[in-house]
Amino acid sequence: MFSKILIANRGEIALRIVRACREMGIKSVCVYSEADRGGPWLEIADEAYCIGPPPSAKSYLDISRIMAAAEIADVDAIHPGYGFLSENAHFAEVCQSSGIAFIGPSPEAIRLLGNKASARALATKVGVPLLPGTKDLVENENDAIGIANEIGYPVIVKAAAGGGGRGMRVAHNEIALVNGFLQAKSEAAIAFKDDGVYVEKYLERPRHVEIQLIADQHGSIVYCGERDCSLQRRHQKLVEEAPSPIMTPELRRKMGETASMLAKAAGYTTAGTAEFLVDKKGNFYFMEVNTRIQVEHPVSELVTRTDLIRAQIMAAAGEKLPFTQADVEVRGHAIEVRINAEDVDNNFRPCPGKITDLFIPGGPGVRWDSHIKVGYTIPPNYDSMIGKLLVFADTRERAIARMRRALSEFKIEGVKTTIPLHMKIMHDANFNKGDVDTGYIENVLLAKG
Ligand code: MV4
Repeated sequence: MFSKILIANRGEIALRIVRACREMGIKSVCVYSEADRGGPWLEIADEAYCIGPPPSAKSYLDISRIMAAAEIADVDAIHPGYGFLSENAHFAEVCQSSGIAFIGPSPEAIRLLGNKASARALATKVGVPLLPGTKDLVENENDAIGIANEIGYPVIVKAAAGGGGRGMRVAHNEIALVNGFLQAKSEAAIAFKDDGVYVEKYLERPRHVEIQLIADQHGSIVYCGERDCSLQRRHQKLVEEAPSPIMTPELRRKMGETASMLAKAAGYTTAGTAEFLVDKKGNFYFMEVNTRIQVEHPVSELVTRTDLIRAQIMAAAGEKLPFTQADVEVRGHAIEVRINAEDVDNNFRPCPGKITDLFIPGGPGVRWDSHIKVGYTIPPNYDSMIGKLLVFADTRERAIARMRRALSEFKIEGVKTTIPLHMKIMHDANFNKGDVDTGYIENVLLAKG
């Protein structure tokens, strides 16, 4: 097992990893930018090193500064968390060639699954269900039109190197397709330095259901149920829950086995997520693999009684997973809401600033994953998520009641937060019925005010 891990991240996920390390008897080392000096998680870590100025490009994204800290601290592994360098194959390679374990999949697996076109090709090869569309990249707008005529409108043009909704264009007719094709291509060229795009059938109002995977280096792959992340705004998830309100044991087994099969074919190890869209009839279609631990992983931890960060670290260290598929049973219901320092009424404008008062809910079935405290100043340089509030109960109905109760206790003063929006969602009739889709927040909840 590792004796010391460097955490190339910040905030709540850095703290989550520090906590796992401590329970495992592993020393933790944080790196931080000047904007994060005094961050509460840095005091809890065993060591902390300043690696640069506030801009991510000069700190949390600067591979050479991180590797310099890794060398000085003499760590044997690096945990990238989520975001920043977590899905960067080159960074995984640099770690490998420096003799430091990267706590994530191999560079090859990141490349194969990180590119949506190659992930799609692999999925096709192993029989994973996909929406109808192109097998290869689409060269020009005429080819795109030809494909759309075959599969029928609406279609969606997606950047192969994209993810999380970036570089996508929906088209309901030929004119929109030509425009969308050119826009997606030039947007991808700028954003990802890769203008490859492909076309597939557009599924309207789907649910977003993702399968949590964990795999060791001994051929063991386990799926830890699903998470329903349909409640999003502009591809930013707001609420995640497990199990999905539409799930059945048969569908879970089918989706879990499908995701495991794809991971196996990719030579995947450690933690990852296979993302699917699910239609009203319960048909599921593979979208993409996130080759990292995700923000919402605690939802799965609560319903499967696992520690995914611990399992991830064990897998990266070459140990066997601490549980098998037969051990993993989904029980109860968990909901997570992301608490962001944002002004919801002002187009979700980020609200950095000082937290002047704070009361954190607790009691039965409540978990708070966060790095904040009274007097802490949220810096303006990074994303606005300041914590994740989770509840766990026997049933979905009781979990919602528990979330309403926890939100009612919550007091965060000094900055605006998404707490009032979450309270509204927890009282929303459609959410309570489990009847929402990926467009619900934008088309219905925010539209009706
Ligand atoms: C789609 C889709 C409908 N049809 N693909 C957005 C993020 C990326 N992971 C996949 N995305 C979508 N792909 C087809 N063929 C709709 C979305 C989508 C979406 C997916 C999940 C959660 C929220 C979403 C919001 C808008 C669009």
